[in-house]
Amino acid sequence: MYWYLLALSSFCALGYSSGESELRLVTLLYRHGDRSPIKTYPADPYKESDWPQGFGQLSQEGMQQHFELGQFLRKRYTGFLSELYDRYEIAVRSTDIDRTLMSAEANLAGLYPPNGSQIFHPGLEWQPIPIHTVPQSQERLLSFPLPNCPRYKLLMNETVQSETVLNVTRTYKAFMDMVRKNTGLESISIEMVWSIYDTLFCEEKHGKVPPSWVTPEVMKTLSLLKNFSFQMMFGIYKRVEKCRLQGGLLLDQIIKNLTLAATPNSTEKLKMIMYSAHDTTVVALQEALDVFNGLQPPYASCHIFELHQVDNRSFTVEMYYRNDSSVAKLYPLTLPGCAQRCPLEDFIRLTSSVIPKNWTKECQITASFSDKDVVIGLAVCGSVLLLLVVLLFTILCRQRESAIGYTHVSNLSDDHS
Ligand code: PT3
Repeated sequence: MYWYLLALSSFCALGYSSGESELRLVTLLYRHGDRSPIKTYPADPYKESDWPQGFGQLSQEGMQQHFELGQFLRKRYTGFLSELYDRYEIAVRSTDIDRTLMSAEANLAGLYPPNGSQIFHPGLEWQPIPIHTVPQSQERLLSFPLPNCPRYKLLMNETVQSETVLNVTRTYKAFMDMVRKNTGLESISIEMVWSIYDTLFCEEKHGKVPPSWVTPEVMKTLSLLKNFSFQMMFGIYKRVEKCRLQGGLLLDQIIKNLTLAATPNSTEKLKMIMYSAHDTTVVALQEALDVFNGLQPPYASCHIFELHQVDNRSFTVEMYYRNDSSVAKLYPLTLPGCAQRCPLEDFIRLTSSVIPKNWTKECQITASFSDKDVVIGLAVCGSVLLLLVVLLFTILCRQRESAIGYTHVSNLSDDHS
């Protein structure tokens, strides 16, 4: 009876409805855990030295959050992942930043506590698992928004000038002025609110008394604007084009991995791909999938892709979001236009518009002019043309006048004679 219940619970935990669906590949993208602030603002009473390891570092709470996520994954994928660590089964990649590398380490400690022959030091419930990374300057998969993309920069300038953003800027002008004065910043914009909120949020979370101007109401408004700035980055205006230049790159890699795992007679042993990154990475991916809920992903939140094989033949993709560790159930995500269990070929077709064909080329600014540019261009050309016509007319008139003058004189002389 016990075994029956255990089997049933892991069966249900994976969301199977029939015995014919078999899990083939799991892809995870998570945000790092709780950390110290990234930076400070001029009037901040707290300095970098007030944090045990300085700015941007994973806290013990952050370690715990990822250890817990690792344990959750072990439970969910019991029977799918081998009990013992198998280097062919899992691939881990992180951005080259302390907090994401350390989060992956804490996560893997929860996922792969050593067992039996894999215990290398009696009493130590940990074993090393490789985590791969590339230097930040070469990172093109997990760090968004990507720099060196002029077309994206232009799209962001247009986003700031869009009616939706201008409306928000106008509505919160007095509030932003108040924040600028109190923070001691010279200027302020919606895109900057993220870092002010972040610093105050980290300080408050770690028991630091906030300055008197930081009331719960102020934090609420800052949080609202911070969430809006996350939406601005990859959504709100020309979402598809922005996603092609950002999150579409990661989605492209994920789809390639899914396709490889679904290739007939594939000898691929890989069962889990784990990406350790940032809130902006999760947002970039979820905007590309058009499933973003508009809120900054919390610490250690995790987007899950599961590739299932149905009836030993076709493949489906299921997506889940774990954004609240206090809730046992995962939040199912549905790709717009598809079922929650989306056939792989439909998943690929429905996301094709956000997959760049040639990122470097698409990032270049082509001679595609905006309406404003065309109007200005036409006005300049028209004015030049008008000037030329006036000039030509004047020259012709002058020539005519001098010709008439000559005749007149000659006529005069004729008259006299
Ligand atoms: O907290 O997830 C987060 C942020 O993305 C953080 O990790 C980060 O790197 N932010 C970039 C700010 C310079």
